[in-house]
Amino acid sequence: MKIIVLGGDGFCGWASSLRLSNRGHDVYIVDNLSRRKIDKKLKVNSLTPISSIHKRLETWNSINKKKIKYKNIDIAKNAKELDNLIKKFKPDVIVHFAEQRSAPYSMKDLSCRNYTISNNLLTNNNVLYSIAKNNKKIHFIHLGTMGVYGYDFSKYLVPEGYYKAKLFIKDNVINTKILHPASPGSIYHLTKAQDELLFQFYNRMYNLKITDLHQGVVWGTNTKETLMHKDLCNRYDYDGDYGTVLNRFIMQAAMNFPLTLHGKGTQVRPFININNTADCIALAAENKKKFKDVNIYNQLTETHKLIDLAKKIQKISKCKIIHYKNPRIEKENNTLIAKPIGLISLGLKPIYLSDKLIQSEMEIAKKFSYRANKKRIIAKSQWKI
Ligand code: NAD
Ligand code: USQ
Repeated sequence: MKIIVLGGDGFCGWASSLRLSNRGHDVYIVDNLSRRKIDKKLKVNSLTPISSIHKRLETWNSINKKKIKYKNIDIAKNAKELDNLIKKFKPDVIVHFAEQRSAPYSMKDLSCRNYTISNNLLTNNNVLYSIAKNNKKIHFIHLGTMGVYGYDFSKYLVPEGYYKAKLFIKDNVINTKILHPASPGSIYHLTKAQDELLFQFYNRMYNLKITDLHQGVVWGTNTKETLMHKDLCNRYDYDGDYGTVLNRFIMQAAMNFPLTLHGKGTQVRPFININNTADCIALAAENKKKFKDVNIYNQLTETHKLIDLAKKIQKISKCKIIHYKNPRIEKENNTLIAKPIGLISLGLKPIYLSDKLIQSEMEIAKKFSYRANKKRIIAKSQWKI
């Protein structure tokens, strides 16, 4: 298949592009390298040394039979160039990773809030418009987030897709189908909730085929493809803005830096390993025929309470744990029961967190700990205005 990967230079996009290419697909990466530019602005770097996109592709294209192509386009600002590419390349599938994905970054100040809103919503609108105009059969796969509904479902399993609902209006009952009410916890998560309305709209108006993968927190670094050569190494975000909790804890333990738990640490969150992210993208792309209308799948493999994760890592590394005053406005006691029902039915084989996997990630973090900027570890972005 011909697949365009938007945001293919990023953490999930790079691993997934190589997986798709390795599986014999024609991959075309589009990325404006904004993530690398934000790192410069924040005076941080991936913990792992990552090569330039050109070096990455030169290396991959010298190893693999299928060559990956690349174009630098700002999808939010340059709809015309994106449209030309879609017209010329004629993809069967477009996978969309190209959004500003950090919740703390999206809450930093008004300009970060506005950038996140405009970048994330416009990238989607520009791609959907071009699909509706050029070829309505293209399968659009979007990376959404488990966080759109908030994380508290009592004893109920987090739904996938739409609910059948009855609306009671005075004496009348209207039977309808609705998205689960959104309850996003950051401007970033809010954009993902708004994306869902765009999908509903473009499907209703133009009959587009859209799959929204509500992904949990991704952890890990490399996949079998990124391990093939040092120039293919994936990024490892550890800083207070872009580092996600499990990778941050692992890196902190490896550096003997006390784990930075926000509040009591009784928050429960969904998790998935980066190898499973790449698996899920391949499953969604290769099962194109099974999808119609708007599909919503939960892309996680397990849930954990943060304090339990911290203690698990403490047991392995003997590190200290510090409870920080939570910089976010978030519920600290929630219950979350979620399963990747749809993705399992497509063939996903979950990779679960184990001491062995934590230890091997810790080895990576130790190896590159000399690259860490310790001043950038503690999360500074405040939700309070
Ligand atoms: P990332 O920041 O590493 O990658 C995103 C890539 O998109 C970057 O390379 C960036 O340069 C590019 N990009 C952003 N805006 C662009 C634009 N306007 N034009 C062209 N390129 C642009 O993020 P990631 O961790 O790989 O996440 C990818 C997607 O998965 C995001 O949509 C995110 O919301 C979702 N997701 C990520 C996680 C996670 O834990 N990393 C969890 C759930 C969902
Ligand atoms: N947390 C800590 N200590 C830290 C960092 C975070 O206790 O050092 C806590 C946070 O307060 C929060 C939880 O860990 O309660 C998760 O934070 P995170 O930064 O790991 O994840 P989050 O901000 O939710 O965002 C990440 C990705 C985002 C994705 C989301 C999936 O950056 O792109 O959409 O995970 S989900 O959580 O399912 O919404």
